[in-house]
Amino acid sequence: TSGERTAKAERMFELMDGFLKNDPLSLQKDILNHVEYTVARSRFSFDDFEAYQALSHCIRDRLIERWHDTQLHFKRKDPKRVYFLSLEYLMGRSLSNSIINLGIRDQCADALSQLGFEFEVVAEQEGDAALGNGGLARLSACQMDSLATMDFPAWGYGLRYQYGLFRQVILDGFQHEQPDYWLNFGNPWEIERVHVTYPVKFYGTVEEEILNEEKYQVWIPGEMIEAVAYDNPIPGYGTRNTITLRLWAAKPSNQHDMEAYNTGDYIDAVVNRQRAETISSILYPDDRSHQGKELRLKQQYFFVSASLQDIIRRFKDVHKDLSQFPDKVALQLNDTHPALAIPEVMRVLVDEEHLGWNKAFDITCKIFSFTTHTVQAEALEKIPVDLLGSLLPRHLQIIYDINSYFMEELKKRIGLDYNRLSRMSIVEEGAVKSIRVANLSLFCSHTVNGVSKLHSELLQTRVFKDFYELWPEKFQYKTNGVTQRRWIVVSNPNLCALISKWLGTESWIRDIDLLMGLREYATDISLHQEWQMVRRVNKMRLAEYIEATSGLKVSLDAMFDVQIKRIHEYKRQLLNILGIIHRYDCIKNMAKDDRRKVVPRVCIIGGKAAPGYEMAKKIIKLCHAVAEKINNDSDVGDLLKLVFIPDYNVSVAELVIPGADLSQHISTAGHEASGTGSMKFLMNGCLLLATADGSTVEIIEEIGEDNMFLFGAKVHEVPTLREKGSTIKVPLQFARVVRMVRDGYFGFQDYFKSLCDRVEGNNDYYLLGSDFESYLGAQAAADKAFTDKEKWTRMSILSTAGSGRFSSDRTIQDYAEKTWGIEPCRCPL
Ligand code: GPU
Repeated sequence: TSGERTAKAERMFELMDGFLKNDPLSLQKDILNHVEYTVARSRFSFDDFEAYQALSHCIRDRLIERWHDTQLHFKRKDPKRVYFLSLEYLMGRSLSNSIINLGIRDQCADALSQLGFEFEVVAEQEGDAALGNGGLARLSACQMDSLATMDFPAWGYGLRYQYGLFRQVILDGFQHEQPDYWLNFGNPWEIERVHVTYPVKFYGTVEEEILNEEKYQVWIPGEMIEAVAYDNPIPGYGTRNTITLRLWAAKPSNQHDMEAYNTGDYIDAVVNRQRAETISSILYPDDRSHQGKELRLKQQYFFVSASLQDIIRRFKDVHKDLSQFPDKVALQLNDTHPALAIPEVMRVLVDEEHLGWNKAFDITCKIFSFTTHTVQAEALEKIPVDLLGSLLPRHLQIIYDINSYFMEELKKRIGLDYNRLSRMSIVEEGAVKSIRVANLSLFCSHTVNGVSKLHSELLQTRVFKDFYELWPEKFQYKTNGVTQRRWIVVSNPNLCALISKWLGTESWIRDIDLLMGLREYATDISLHQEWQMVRRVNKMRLAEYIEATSGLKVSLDAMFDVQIKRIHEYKRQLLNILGIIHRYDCIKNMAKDDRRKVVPRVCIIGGKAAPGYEMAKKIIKLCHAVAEKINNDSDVGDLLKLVFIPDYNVSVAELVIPGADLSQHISTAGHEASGTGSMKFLMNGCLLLATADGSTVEIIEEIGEDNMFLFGAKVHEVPTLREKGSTIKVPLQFARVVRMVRDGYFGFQDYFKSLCDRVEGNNDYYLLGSDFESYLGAQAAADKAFTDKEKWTRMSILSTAGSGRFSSDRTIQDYAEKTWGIEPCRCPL
């Protein structure tokens, strides 16, 4: 009876001694218990790494309590849920973030120090979870933090890669890639759910069956692989809510190849079974380039199929009627990578649930929304039809059916405009017949989101113009944001304390609009002093890291000028390096006396190049070659240093961003969909040197152009400049610095030739030459501002004060209201 059950539950809770306690003494006891029983080390002798393991398990225990309560609460309330489907998440480290979101940072630090350990040192033992490439993947991580903090009933779904993004090792200035087997030392942040598994099918054929005089298509798969769930609890800040990031790993299924066993080929069969695991073994390291590889397509379908089985099971636990699906479920596609979810939902509804096609399509279109992260038409994903047809024959049929329906609808709207019909078609004819995944996603989603205002305008007027003209109501945008929990509270504790002191509250950590309150004190001299102090301490930390990794000593009085992001031609790291060469050349050609007037700089560059991206790799080598020359030139000394920070990742960013004075976001206008690094620097009071691209346009609106250093061609000027090509007048200084590289001034003359060819004459697609003069102008303005300490500090305070609009809390609030139609569901304390 229910009375008995309640009594039993109470007895068990008593036995558990209630919830875990968070005072330092209880924490110490729990740490020691985990040292002894989980880590299996003696409690009298354990090192920093073992302390990290033990503390992590203490925190994991506390997360699990909250997580159980949250999941139970969601189940009871049965709100509409959002499911965030993403092939990439860049979570970085979890320990500090979890401790801070649980609100027990001081207690943990006390507990550790009484055991003879230092919190920062212990936290640094953790390796990064790098299950993603760049901005898109880190955005997913920030958004998960906001979803949890704002109490939304949300789930993230993705893949549990065994190898995350490669480690970058630099040898002789060249990038080498090494595998990132991040699970080598265990992962306390995941909970393996051996019983949450689903079969995922591949290959095979489609046959027609007749049931109650109706025809049905039946997919007879040729291979079956099991998906196992690994749950990663995501705690909110200032709430008990703890949501789930569920990542799937591939395991060979029992039914996998029974036949081989029966025929006696035992060894081969076992080896074959192991091959199944390769599906989730490795993250593709190519940022935004799609090569139509079968394994990648398998990964996409594998994670989509397992997630949807899980989502539908959860729905059916409570509801009978699938027509209510859209009232209870919102499915968010993070870029087109999970777009196979569309034909998969159709397949389940039509082939398995036997709903009529129209009814099924109506449901499908009501649940999906889609966010695109690019402006480049050539970066849009395409799946070769042959590949899809062999791997997922039924899905290909469904996509063709959707396309026929789409074409009929289109003809009703635009008549027989065949050019336009073929542009908009989901199926691209041509040498390689393929599926345009973005067109499929656009047609079948109720909403398509851009990631900044400018990006959205470009989608409407260029990339998806044809669609926008017919369905303008589908188009929205949600400017990206980043979480202040990680990017201020975790990574810059001193600034965090300072902000709370001056605002008289810590509430800004949940309510970011309060940051604006700092504007009031932008000229307050005592805030200036404290602000400068905090910034200097952060620069010191960064300087120590630079010395430890590169052996280079840098001066704290120099301006720390940073560009960290994936290496891409459109992001123009090359422009930065050519600017540095120009600065070096000027110093060399100066009279000794004049050198005293030079503002000293430490230029810091970091980022990974996709392993097959030749130009990006040459840019890395050039950076090292130039650094070698400059850093060893005694004429230059502390006036100019160039540092390449190897193996850039989330935890490196947490160290570098708080210590930067100036940061560069210098993409050719119209190429960066949003950019999120700039927002992290802005929050930390670092000034921006930028082009009016992506979300920078909105940053300008928010903090004013006087508080940053802007340069370069505007979006609308770019096409004209490109047409002019080699007839554009390129400044002499530009020709000079390119010539220095060409002539072998930095060595490796032959190797750099193609890089130089890329930026001269008609080849200068990203307009380095035509933007060079105005780039140097912005750099000069930054130098000038830096010599005026008071002005610089004011600009810095105003940057932080104006960064509130760029919190992912705001992004998620917008999505919840305008795209997903969901409401908070807060677990009681
Ligand atoms: N982005 Br497409 C990636 O990081 N990877 C991709 O494959 C694609 C886009 C980035 C955009 O370049 C960046 O501008 C944006 O801020 C970020 O996604 C998040 O929207």
